Amino acid sequence: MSLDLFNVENKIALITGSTHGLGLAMAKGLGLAGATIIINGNSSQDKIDKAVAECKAEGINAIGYKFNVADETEVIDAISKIETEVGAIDILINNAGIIKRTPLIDMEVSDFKAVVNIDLVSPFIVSKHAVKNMISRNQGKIINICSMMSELGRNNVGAYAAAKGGLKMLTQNMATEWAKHNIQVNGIGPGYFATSQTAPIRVDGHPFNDFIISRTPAARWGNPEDLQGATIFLSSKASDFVNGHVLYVDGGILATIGKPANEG
Ligand code: GCO
Repeated sequence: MSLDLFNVENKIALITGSTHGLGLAMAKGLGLAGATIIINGNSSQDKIDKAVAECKAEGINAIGYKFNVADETEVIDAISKIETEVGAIDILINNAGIIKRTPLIDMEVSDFKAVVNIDLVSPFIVSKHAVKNMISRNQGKIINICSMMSELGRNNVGAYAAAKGGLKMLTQNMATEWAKHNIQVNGIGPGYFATSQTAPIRVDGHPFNDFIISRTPAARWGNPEDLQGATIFLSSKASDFVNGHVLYVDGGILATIGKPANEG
């Protein structure tokens, strides 16, 4: 007899913004565990094709769909295509996101809105349309990718923090409205991970690089694969009574106030 709690075999998972970085790592985690994964991006078909080929090379059943998560018409069209061509979406991971690092006082309103539009409005748009089929089948998993900035402020990332704080509350509200349909909506809050998004602040000698290592009890940047366990947990039966929670995968950042520079 074996415990089947974490089984995601033959589930269909749409991961937005999954051509690279954390999205691709979470997609691969589900794919290697037996789910069919839908890779999404909007900037280039080529990047999608490359990510799909990379997954297939690892034995994963992957299909690519190019659409803009911020455009409701494109989202509706893509979801209906996915449902007819692949099947009903069991797991939705709202991962697509952008960041602009500018002090609030210098930030253009249009840039602030662009960040909120992708990081907060899009998860609403994609969920609104993916959840309909989940409600009709009385089952589903939605994971919103939150951030340390869902809880903490930081210089220069005001728009991103506003969006990610909002995404945490959107997660709680989706859970509130949809839990009765046996749909679990939760968040994952990654700490500081080595991805292309953090590349500019991770370079050797950049003061932020040392700051993050000393601010993180685990004393390292996260590797994208560090998110796979949380992803599988929140996508599987193991989390069927977990609703509106944000699981922070952060090497302990939120557990601590930090330490003075002279302490090891
Ligand atoms: C920043 C970062 C963020 C973080 C992440 C923390 O500038 O603060 O680049 O993107 O990496 O969101 O959870």
